[in-house]
Amino acid sequence: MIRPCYNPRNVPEIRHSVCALDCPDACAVLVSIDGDGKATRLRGDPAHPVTRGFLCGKVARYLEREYSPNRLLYPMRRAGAKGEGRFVRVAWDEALDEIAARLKAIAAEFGPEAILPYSYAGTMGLLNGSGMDRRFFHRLGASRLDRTICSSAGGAGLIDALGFRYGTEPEQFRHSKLIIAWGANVLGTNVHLWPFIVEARRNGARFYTIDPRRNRTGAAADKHFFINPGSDTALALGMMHVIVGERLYDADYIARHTTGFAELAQRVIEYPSERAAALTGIAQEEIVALAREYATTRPAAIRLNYGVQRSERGAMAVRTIALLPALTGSWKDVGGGLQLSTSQAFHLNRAGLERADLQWRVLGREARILNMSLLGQILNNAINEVTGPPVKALVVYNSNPGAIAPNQNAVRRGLQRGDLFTVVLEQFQNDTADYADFLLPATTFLEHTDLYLAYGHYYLQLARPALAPPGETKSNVEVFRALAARMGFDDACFGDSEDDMIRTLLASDHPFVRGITLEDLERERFVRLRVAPAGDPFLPFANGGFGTPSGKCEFRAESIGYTPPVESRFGDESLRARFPLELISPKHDDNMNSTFGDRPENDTATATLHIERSDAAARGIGTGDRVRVYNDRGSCLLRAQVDGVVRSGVVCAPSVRWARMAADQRSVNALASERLTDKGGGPTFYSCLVQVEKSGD
Ligand SMILES: Nc1nc2c(c(=O)[nH]1)N[C@H]1C(S)=C(S)[C@@H](COP(=O)(O)OP(=O)(O)OC[C@H]3O[C@@H](n4cnc5c(=O)[nH]c(N)nc54)[C@H](O)[C@@H]3O)O[C@H]1N2
Ligand SMILES: Nc1nc2c(c(=O)[nH]1)N[C@H]1C(S)=C(S)[C@@H](COP(=O)(O)OP(=O)(O)OC[C@H]3O[C@@H](n4cnc5c(=O)[nH]c(N)nc54)[C@H](O)[C@@H]3O)O[C@H]1N2
Ligand code: SF4
Ligand SMILES: [Mo]
Repeated sequence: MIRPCYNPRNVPEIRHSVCALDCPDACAVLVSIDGDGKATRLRGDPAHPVTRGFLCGKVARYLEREYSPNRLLYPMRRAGAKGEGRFVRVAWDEALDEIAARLKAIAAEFGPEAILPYSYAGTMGLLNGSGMDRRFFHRLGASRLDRTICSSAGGAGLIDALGFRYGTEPEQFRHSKLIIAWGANVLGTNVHLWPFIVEARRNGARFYTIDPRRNRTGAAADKHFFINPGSDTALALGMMHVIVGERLYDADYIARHTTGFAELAQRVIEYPSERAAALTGIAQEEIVALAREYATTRPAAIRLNYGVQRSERGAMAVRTIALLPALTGSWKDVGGGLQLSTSQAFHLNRAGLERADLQWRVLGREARILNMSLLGQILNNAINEVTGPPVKALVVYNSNPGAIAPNQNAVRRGLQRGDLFTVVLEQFQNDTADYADFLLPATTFLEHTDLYLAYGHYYLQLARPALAPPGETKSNVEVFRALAARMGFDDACFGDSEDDMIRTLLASDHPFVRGITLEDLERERFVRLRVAPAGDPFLPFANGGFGTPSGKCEFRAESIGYTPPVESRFGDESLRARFPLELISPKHDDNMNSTFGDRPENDTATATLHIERSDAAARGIGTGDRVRVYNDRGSCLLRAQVDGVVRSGVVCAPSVRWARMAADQRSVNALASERLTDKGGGPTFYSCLVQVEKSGD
């Protein structure tokens, strides 16, 4: 696959790749290669309209990971107790033969649904993320995994409001006059939107942030609104109260492209700014001013990110916020509207890639589906009794549930089970790998072919291997193809090459994708979806065109309203009495969930608890003190940092730490609950009541 590098003048050869990390920006990457085929530098492709020549700090350093001495290079079999992390090297044939034999035996004894794949977006590549693996598990008749861990609540809320999971193009933010980053840490998690915000501000735009913590983005804003965690619906309704009451809405847009305005106008009467202020912690006059400014500034854009939907009623929060641009008609403006995601515009032939039809052959029906956010309950058989056989085999890839899943103590107890057969495909020996029966070495995105959509822009991208796979590493596609052969699956789709799979994906009749070929991608590397004529902005809902049954933005006010999370300052009283602080654990700017958890500076940052001065003083805590954070589900040890990042009543621990690096082998996810969101079955990482005390040890 790798082209030889004839390079008489010693000019580094440049190869193209695409950053595969779970990030909205999906950057086009240029890899400098020296004469020996070794990569010397990664940088952003200046030709890509969103990457614009730079990478984030964490991936600019990705070659440290690529060439790390800790990279997993050979298949291994467990040698010590589960969780101990001791392994011995074995040959691929031996590992694959035994894994296939064990899966066959488990399927024969308990039924194939006793086997559970567990994966998320360690790579966003479609072939390695939801390609050959899906075919394999469908053909096996394994349990399906409901992949809820990140965005399913927000996705459900967005569908309720817009009918589609897409919105404003990032490039159009440069035309805005008011940009609101709502639960969106742009500088940390979506840095390629920043240059467009800078350009807009240079042209006079104001930039506001709404977040329970003042992060780097909030510090760079014209105004930061500290909001109580999980209270965004109350803020959006309070803003609507002002917009409707003062007739600042766009009556023409509402008449043409929405339904249910009269009922909404009635409903928002219940949310005067005094009430919204009491619920959100934002001053009444600030809410009124924000609503007026939002409704009267044109164009005004909202960058909503996933922070708001990791709370108990996160779907409602996203839905309510996403209704705002329809009220003000902001969808009509270049530089208006709202973006949470762009992913659904990539109307690829996923059915052909994933082949869900194969389950019917084995089971005569769809396999049961288990919610990944309930892994602790699943592995401890709290759920399986009612839904089918106990899970006896777990195959983990593109994810690190030992660190990232809620109720970590339950997850660990499950992974510890002697009768659970666990296979982990990984690049590094992380919290989950420690529990593997077989640990299989995986390639990185620089080493395999894949096709990439994005959830923060509208470019489809192809990446070919830029580097040779080190040691005996294999891509997920290769591993599942090889396992399929050993299981005796002879369907033609298991013989597909990577290019066959890409061609299948591109075989779509949707107008956004129709006509884009592998050859186009090969030549151009990134191709804008056919969302608008070349050079024209994409205005998804300027003329209506919502994905709802009526094609209009349906307010459906009867189902809108605000209820505080059970785990919040206005929630369950007996819980609050014992655990008075609201813990949020948002993403760390230099990490990618837990991916870079082995970097010592990330470990320090994710072992930190930001706490406000009076909350710290009341507990005799000072900066640098070790603190124990706890609730009924568990505890973890962190280092206090007394600062102005959060307000009184809120504590914040940037995530996600590798628990194996911690003295107590635990991270904040030992505290996170398995309570699910109002819709979408999502986790509620940011609705979490805790107590904090100074720890003697
Ligand atoms: N550097 C870095 N980048 C990443 C990631 C990473 O781990 N590190 N992870 C990637 C992934 S998987 C995702 S899903 C995206 C997520 O990207 P974001 O959604 O931007 O990230 P979060 O940190 O989850 O949340 C954003 C902000 O919401 C705030 N927040 C928490 N609770 C609330 C609330 O109730 N209301 C409001 N208004 N704000 C709230 C948090 O304090 C945080 O500052 O980022 C991706 N990019
Ligand atoms: N407390 C708290 N917990 C959270 C969150 C939070 O904000 N706070 N965020 C949640 C969110 S939004 C998400 S999306 C999840 C993310 O949780 P995960 O999806 O588990 O994300 P990562 O921790 O990045 O782990 C991805 C793993 O995939 C591996 N990987 C990468 N590429 C490949 C490949 O090609 N093949 C194989 N086999 N492996 C590969 C990487 O080495 C890495 O270990 O975490 C959730 N957990
Ligand atoms: S993590 Fe995001 S910002 Fe960083 S290089 Fe990858 S896609 Fe770009
Ligand atoms: Mo995520």
